[in-house]
Amino acid sequence: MIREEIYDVVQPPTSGNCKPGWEYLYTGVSHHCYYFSSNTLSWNSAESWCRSHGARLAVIKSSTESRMLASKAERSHTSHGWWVGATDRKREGHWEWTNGESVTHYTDNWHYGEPSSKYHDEDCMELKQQFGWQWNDETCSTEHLFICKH
Ligand SMILES: [Ca+2]
Ligand SMILES: [Ca+2]
Repeated sequence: MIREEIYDVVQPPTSGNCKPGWEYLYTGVSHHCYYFSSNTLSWNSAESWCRSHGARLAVIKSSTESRMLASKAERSHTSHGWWVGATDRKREGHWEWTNGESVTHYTDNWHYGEPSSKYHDEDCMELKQQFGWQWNDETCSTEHLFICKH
């Protein structure tokens, strides 16, 4: 018996089921809906906003996804940072995604010299324009744009 349905599983859907205002992205291994905000919030408020819409601040799962988000950020023509879903608030220097996974070298996209934890109060991760959209640890109360994902 030929089981063609197996091949269907790996075919990306053409648009997913993203709500209006949310963007469908396929990373090659997984597909998700993303929300690129047009307003700025603190990291906490951004995470709350995402949660209230059934999502979380974006957990970045691969270097491909990292590049896709950087490319989206670049096309937004803004110099604002974009919050994504990692923090080291629980334990300084121990970076975790909001789903509890550690930030590992497989997805590591920190800019050179980051995380710097300047003044020991930089506990939230942003994509930073001045760093070519690589990652920076930033003070969580700063208001930035943000990327939700579900
Ligand atoms: Ca820190
Ligand atoms: Ca920093």
